Amino acid sequence: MNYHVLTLFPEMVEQGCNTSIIGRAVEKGLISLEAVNIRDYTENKHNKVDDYPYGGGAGMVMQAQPVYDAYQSIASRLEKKPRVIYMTPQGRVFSQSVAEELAGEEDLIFLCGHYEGIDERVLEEIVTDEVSIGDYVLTGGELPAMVMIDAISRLVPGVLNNADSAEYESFHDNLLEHPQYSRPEVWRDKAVPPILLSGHHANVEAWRREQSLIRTAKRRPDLLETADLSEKERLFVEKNLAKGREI
Ligand code: 6GU
Repeated sequence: MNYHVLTLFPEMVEQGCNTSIIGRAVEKGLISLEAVNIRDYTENKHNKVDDYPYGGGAGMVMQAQPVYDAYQSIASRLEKKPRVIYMTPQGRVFSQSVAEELAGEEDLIFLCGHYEGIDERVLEEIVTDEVSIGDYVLTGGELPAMVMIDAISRLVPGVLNNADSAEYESFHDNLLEHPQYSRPEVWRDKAVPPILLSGHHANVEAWRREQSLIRTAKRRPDLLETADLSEKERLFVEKNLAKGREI
């Protein structure tokens, strides 16, 4: 996976992605990350990237030319026309399934805007996808791009060393993850659930699955509508965990 980020703040993206698991994946050559500074593609002597909006109004608009030329500097090197993701609160909302879809691409270009937005004409010309990371307002697209890079990268084969860890956690089968415990066995008078110390693998797995169902019903009942449950599990949820009922 090769990420290319069009941004006015390349250091922010580079710094944000060079640590921990993502940094290690870059070192291992499993992913690559290139932050392209849109300002390097300006054609005026002050390296100005924005101007007043036609029609008036507050704020500034990023101009089409430097964005387009920065894009071309990447796209002209690639064999296939890559997907270009514009980070905007107006886009479709990012989710695990969007991450899964994008993880199959060879190259991804992220376009990060600032100010009041980007001239619509260059967006029409180059953008293939508009994505939001949720219903709140941010000052720029860099953090959303980093969020997406993190979520997509952990789906790239080899990035997570534990083969199960990508699969077995929150959103597996659209359920929330079960609680986890580590040593000591008792902490501040709170004991670890005894079943986890039983050594009985099947019972532990059954308990964990039940905990996932309980958690999801309590915290994110909306997920249960599309969760992948067995007939027995559906009945358990309906009988014990239906709206408002506590176990
Ligand atoms: Cl993807 N970009 C910006 N600029 N703000 C956002 C967002 C994205 N998602 C939520 N707010």
